[in-house]
Amino acid sequence: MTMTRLLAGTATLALLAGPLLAAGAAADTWRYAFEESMDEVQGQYAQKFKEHIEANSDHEIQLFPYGTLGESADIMEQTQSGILQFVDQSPGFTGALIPEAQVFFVPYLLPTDQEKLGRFFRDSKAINEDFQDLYAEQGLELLKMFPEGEVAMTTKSPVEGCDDLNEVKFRVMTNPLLVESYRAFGATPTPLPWGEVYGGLQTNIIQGQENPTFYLYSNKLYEVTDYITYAGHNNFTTAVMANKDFYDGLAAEDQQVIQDAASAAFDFILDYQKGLAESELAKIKEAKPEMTVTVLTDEQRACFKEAAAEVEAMYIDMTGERGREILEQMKQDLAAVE
Ligand code: 6CS
Repeated sequence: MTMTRLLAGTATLALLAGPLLAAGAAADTWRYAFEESMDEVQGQYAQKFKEHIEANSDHEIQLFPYGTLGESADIMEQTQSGILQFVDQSPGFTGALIPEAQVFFVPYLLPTDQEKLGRFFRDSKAINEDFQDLYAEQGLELLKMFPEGEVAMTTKSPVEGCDDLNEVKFRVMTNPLLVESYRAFGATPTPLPWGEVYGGLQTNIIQGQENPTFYLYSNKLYEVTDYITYAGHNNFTTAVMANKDFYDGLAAEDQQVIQDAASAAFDFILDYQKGLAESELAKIKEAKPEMTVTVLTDEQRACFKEAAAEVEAMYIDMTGERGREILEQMKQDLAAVE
């Protein structure tokens, strides 16, 4: 058992022993866990959500940043069982629970233009209606999905095309389609929870990983890798949800406050991220001037794009008709924001 899990177990027991165990409408302190720190994007969203709820109702929100209650899988379990009322879990970790949410890992499906992406997340029927039912089947009320920026690969050796990923043990989130994606790119995918990534790179158990630029800086990934490569293949998406029994048991005005808080935080977080990737990349270069940053050319991206078709076919194999419908709806929604 890792130290994080041990601490998570202890923290969860403390919660269970407390008087606030019931997740029903009577609870006036609502617990909200997320996968990042207070200063990172999910933490900023959560603080805005809390601010709105507390300013517009009698309820309080208690925030649990990454590590305080365990890994992503732990906080999802705690939310499904009603120990937590709210959770931010990225589809990168929701693959086994909601296979259709793996659609976010079909390479080159989403645009890298953040403004376009924001409009897509705001208006998409797939995001705002179809996914609601899929999450509801797992006892979750989906409140919002939002983007956290284009992901970049960080590695110990240069990546100028798929051939350079050959033999690279590349950490991915624990998501079957993401595993297949990196296999199709030519790497050896290694699914790991977040807590094992820095140490894994340091000890050379893995030699690469991907994440949005702000996260590369805040987690000092430049200390354990030497190359940052942008292939434009994906954006990091995350999802905020509530325990559905808790949500359904609330008075209509409380549900409205929650929906309004989720929307206010959504507007805030899109705005907050303007220029963030650029400012955080500049900080990385300042912290480590010898870090090599490469934006792949169209030619260098060709093999990643070829692999995308294969990954899309695997997504359909894994998810069947429902997955196909979500994918088609997403393509229509994306065309509408072009
Ligand atoms: O790669 C990960 O596991 C993490 N990446 C981000 C941007 N947020 C949370 C997640 O755990």
